[in-house]
Amino acid sequence: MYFCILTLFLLHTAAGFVTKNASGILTGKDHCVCEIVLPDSTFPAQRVASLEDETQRLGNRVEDEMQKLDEQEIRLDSYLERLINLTWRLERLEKMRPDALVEINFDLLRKELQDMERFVNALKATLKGNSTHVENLYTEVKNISKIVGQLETMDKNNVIKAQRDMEILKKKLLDCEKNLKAIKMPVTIPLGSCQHHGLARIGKPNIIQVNWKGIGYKSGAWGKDAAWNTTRKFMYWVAPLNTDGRILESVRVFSNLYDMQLNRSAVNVPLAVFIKNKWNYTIAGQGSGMVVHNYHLYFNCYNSRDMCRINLSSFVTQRKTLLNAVFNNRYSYAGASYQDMDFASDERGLWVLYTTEENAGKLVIGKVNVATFNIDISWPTSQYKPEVSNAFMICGVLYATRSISPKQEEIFYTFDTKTGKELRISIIMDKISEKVQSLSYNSNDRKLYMYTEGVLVSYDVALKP
Ligand SMILES: *[C@@H]1O[C@H](CO)[C@@H](O)[C@H](O)[C@H]1NC(C)=O
Ligand SMILES: *[C@@H]1O[C@H](CO)[C@@H](O)[C@H](O)[C@H]1NC(C)=O
Ligand SMILES: *[C@@H]1O[C@H](CO)[C@@H](O)[C@H](O)[C@H]1NC(C)=O
Ligand SMILES: *[C@@H]1O[C@H](CO)[C@@H](O)[C@H](O)[C@H]1NC(C)=O
Ligand SMILES: *[C@@H]1O[C@H](CO)[C@@H](O)[C@H](O)[C@H]1NC(C)=O
Ligand SMILES: *[C@@H]1O[C@H](CO)[C@@H](O)[C@H](O)[C@H]1NC(C)=O
Ligand SMILES: *[C@@H]1O[C@H](CO)[C@@H](O)[C@H](O)[C@H]1NC(C)=O
Ligand SMILES: CC(=O)N[C@H]1CO[C@H](CO)[C@@H](O)[C@@H]1O
Repeated sequence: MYFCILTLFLLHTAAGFVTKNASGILTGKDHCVCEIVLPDSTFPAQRVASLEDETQRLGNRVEDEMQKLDEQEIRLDSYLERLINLTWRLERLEKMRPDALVEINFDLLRKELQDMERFVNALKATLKGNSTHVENLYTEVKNISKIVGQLETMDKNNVIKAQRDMEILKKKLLDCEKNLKAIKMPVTIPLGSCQHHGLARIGKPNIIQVNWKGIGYKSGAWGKDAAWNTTRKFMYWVAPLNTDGRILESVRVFSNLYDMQLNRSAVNVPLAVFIKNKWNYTIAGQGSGMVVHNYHLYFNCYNSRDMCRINLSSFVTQRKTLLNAVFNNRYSYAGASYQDMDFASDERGLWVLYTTEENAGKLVIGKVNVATFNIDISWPTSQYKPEVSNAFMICGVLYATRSISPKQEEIFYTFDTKTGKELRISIIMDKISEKVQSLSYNSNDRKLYMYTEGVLVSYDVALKP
């Protein structure tokens, strides 16, 4: 009987999670514990298990250490970046494994560990003695290197067999851990505050309903008024595009969730008008990049490089040309057509994500001045827009996603408009359909709103304290 506890660093929640399996049992009230009876007692499969655990644990430890360092306000930016990078690569290694499970890639693992050892050593040197937790981390790195060394001399077929079982259990453990984290995450960061260290993780998808036009209307967007502390906190808006995935003819606004679920008492806001047997699309919308900010819908005006907005009470519209912006489905997001302009709202205001010929299809972030309806400042990034499936802003930081499978999206790139720094990260989001037509953040409830193949989905967002 072997016990493995993966979740050393979260603990203490009352969430129950029990799964049974012939080869192992997942149980535990405060944390995720797995009990497993391993198939072959002569084979040191426990070591494989330890290796698995330790690798995972190290990833957590690195994050944990980073947080401690942050708390102590020790300026070790360059080390932190390298550690983030390493964690990221370790995670990728982990992710790679289930498919490429033909054999453990010892060389790669060893190299990773050597790197880790060097980083930790450098960290020790910098901290000069005041570094008990870094010492511990160092010991663990040494220990796991030893385990890897021992494993290499064993029969690989057995290792692989044992590992396959472990892999299945481990996946369950990770799911369990993820759920716990999502549930556990205390709301220590007040809504609206930007005193945090960015996105930590995303909860499970909450499927709300099909858009009011029906499942055939695959493109569109939805959400609530996203302006920070708007007076319209309960309203919902749903904007399905036509089936061409291009034109937005009307938006329905509901005064609360209940009305939206019953599709009743809506205000229908027409953007296209049907006169004399002809549609007039002068102020129709184009693409799924719209957002509601202070009771105005912001969108890309049909067949133009103009930003448009409509007052959802008076229906008064305004338009402004977004200088140099490309339009009409040039460099749109992967999997979503005609999204030349993607509006985003966060704690710091309103933004528009777009690109220009000059910037060769790489994302540009524009800060929208809502008083003048101009772009005050813009930031060119180095991220090619068609490689991104969608993007949102939190506290002036852009987060871009890409599809890694029909079931998962990865938040892989960030750009901080305050520092001009870009980073690679890896935060996984489960999704219910392959294509994501829109994704936007709302600072009032700290949720993400996704429109995916006609279905409205929301996600809880956890930030790093
Ligand atoms: C280590 O650092 C912490 C936080 O900066 C400080 O409170 C503590 O006194 C230091 N300890 C030693 C032994 O220098
Ligand atoms: C090293 O790993 C072994 C096997 O997992 C474990 O029993 C031991 O406590 C570890 N030592 C340290 C110092 O972490
Ligand atoms: C919601 O209401 C609108 C307007 O009455 C209607 O066109 C639409 O078919 C309704 N949707 C559903 C799913 O009932
Ligand atoms: C909105 O929040 C700011 C601080 O973030 C506050 O000063 C202001 O009074 C708030 N407005 C409303 C309408 O609550
Ligand atoms: C279409 O509507 C706009 C105003 O929304 C108006 O200025 C324009 O004349 C209309 N075009 C036609 C052909 O009716
Ligand atoms: C939007 O329309 C409403 C109702 O006519 C009006 O009270 C409000 O001031 C308008 N908002 C803006 C920003 O013009
Ligand atoms: C991580 O570091 C490696 C080696 O220094 C580098 O090649 C790679 O581009 C980095 N990856 C990211 C995502 O920053
Ligand atoms: C009851 C149950 O879920 N059994 C599964 C346990 O895991 C093995 C793989 O190791 C599956 O084949 C079983 O179906």
